[in-house]
Amino acid sequence: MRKLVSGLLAASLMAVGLVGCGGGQQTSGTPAKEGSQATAPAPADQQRIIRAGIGLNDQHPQYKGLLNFKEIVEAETNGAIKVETYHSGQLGDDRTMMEALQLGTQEMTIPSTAPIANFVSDFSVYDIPFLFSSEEVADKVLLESEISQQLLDKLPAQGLIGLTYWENGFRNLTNSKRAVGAVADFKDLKIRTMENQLHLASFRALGANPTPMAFSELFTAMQQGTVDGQENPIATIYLQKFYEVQGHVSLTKHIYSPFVVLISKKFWDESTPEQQQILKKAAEEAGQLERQLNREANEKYLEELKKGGMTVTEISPEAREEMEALIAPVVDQFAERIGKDTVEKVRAAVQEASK
Ligand code: KDG
Repeated sequence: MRKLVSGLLAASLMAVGLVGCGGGQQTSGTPAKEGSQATAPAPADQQRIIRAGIGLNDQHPQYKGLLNFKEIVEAETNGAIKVETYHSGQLGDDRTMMEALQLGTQEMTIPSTAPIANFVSDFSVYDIPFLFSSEEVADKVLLESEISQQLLDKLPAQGLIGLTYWENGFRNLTNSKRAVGAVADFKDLKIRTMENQLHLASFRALGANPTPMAFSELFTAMQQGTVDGQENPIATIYLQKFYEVQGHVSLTKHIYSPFVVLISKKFWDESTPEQQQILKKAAEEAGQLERQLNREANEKYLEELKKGGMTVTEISPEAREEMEALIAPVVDQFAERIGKDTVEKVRAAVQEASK
């Protein structure tokens, strides 16, 4: 039965042109570079397991998206692929998990582009402050532009397969010291950032004192005062209970840094073309749910933070302009490191999407 279903699925994928011809395992939207298929697909009757880990907790829309991915993959492969889900850094930090994917000791993780840039520097393009003006623009660039796919195509050389982008969300500053509404308020604030040089340099340009740290260490660092603050989307600030140790949130919306759904290249190469196609489609489909839940959560939880007594500070257009002006030279300085071509192409895609 399983064979019949997968045979039918393969036939229908062929019919709609989703699977490349010629017996190779290349699929239309997914990177499969020449020579990447050295590993033979696993025997069809062998159940294979994807251990999928994330840093956020099980209440977060990212985890709900992951559960949806699991449901689709297990149903569509008739149980040939089982997805085990781990949250709250149970399998390690973003960097550790990405390294495990490279080694083939873990099969899936969903980090932000910020730490991915330590593996493929071009990904930092999505960490440029104030790059996207809205979620709609981000969606168009990430899901429809050629450059966003070209960036995913750079991952196999690092032993990683990027299936698609999900939403982390616009990041906002929280801290325990004061309401931050103007550039001067950033002065000397000890702010935890993700492990990304552009994030660090941008906060330095604003006068803050940033320090990179793994997400799993963040809550304790804030609780113990090792850092004064951090920056994350509202859903994360609420669901990770950061309000317990932070009194102030500023709606800075300074960086978008999307998630990328990553699969170990080893696991990918051992999958059949039909399974690869199912994984990609499932990631895209679950991504739609994840985005929807994330946006609902960001709205709903801002209200909860206000009710809970956090000060919520809006950033005036003037203050935002001032922030942008201070960060602009940093971005120019980083363009070379990110890749000038990549920066130009993404900026052009943003412009197109903003029309
Ligand atoms: O599951 C993803 C998280 O590990 C991470 O990306 C969360 O935005 C995040 C951060 O600040 O580390």
